[in-house]
Amino acid sequence: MKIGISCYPTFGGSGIVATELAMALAEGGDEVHVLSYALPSRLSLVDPRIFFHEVVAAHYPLFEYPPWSLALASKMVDVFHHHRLDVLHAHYALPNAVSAVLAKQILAPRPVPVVTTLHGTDVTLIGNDPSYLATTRWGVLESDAVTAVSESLCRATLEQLCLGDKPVEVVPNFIDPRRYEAARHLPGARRWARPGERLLVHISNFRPVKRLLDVVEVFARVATRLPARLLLVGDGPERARAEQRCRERQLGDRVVFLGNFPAIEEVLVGADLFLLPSESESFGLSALEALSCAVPVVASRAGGLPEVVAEGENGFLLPVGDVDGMAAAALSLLADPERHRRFAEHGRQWAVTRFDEASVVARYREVYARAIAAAHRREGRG
Ligand code: GMT
Repeated sequence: MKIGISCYPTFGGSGIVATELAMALAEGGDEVHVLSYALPSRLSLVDPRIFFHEVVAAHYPLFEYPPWSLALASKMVDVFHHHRLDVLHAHYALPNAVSAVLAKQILAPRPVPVVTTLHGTDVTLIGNDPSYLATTRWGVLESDAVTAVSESLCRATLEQLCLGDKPVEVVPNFIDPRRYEAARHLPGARRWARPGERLLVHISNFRPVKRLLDVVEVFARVATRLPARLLLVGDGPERARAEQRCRERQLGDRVVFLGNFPAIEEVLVGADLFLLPSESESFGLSALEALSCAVPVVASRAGGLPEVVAEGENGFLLPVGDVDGMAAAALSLLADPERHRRFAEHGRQWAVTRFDEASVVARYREVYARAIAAAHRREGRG
């Protein structure tokens, strides 16, 4: 199959999932064309079946905001036509799905099957903002197949976008076990720890929805009881407030801000606990990545996190904002090495078996085949 994948290139989960999927499809024999405004952080171009197409939104003095979604649609038309693609897969509704549907209309009556994968904030936060709702909904309704990364997001999509009987299929995110296997024997997170210290890690884009200050508060409570260090991986708008809170709580160098870090297995392997106290989280890819590195998770019981973290078996889930509860859960696990070992092992097995790359990639191939059949039927060529 020849597949066009459009995604964000930054460190967010949707770009990572799209990139890992592109590489897995290419490894399995498909030809994959990735479209984005910059090279996605994890995309390796060494596979001759992977091609990258940079989307450039040309500037013009009249444009206060260059119309990136139109540049993307034009690039989709160009790549679909000249590389004779079979399907376009848009990751994140805004603007990827909308641009893909535009490309489909531009190329009509030639069938352009569009698959849209919803990742979370494209429905629950920005996609349902009144300034975007109508276009988000249109992009989703006009897609030939729509997937959501969790049951929770699937329900939220049907409710918030009022999709009627439009089918939305759940295809969960996945991990590539080899990535974590390869890091297993590295010093990993221990590089940042002093002897005897317990290591807590948080990874995100530091947006308000991640509740970074809760991460600091949970850690502050843990650090009064145990020698511990917190690694904060990522960057974003809440960083300055988190740094300020660390100073107020006199945490000094016990909190390390690492910035964006593409090979996150290198900071997860060897850590003792992963914290993800988000306000909402459609899936929580970073929690799954932690589990796959044998790191138990303490998180909020929000969105799709209960589908990713097995409560009481590889992590604990507490109400959003319950920093005392999260600190107590963290301390109980850190104080019990035998239970911690069981949680870590369970997490690793759980991630590898329930979210394994091969079966998820096979699910996407089935979705593509159905979308192709539907688009060709619609254009009377099936
Ligand atoms: O908000 C983010 O973390 C970024 C966003 C994205 O699109 O990159 O993440 C969403 O998609 C990820 C991949 O499917 C999910 O693992 C995250 O849970 C989801 N974020 C939210 O729902 C807040």
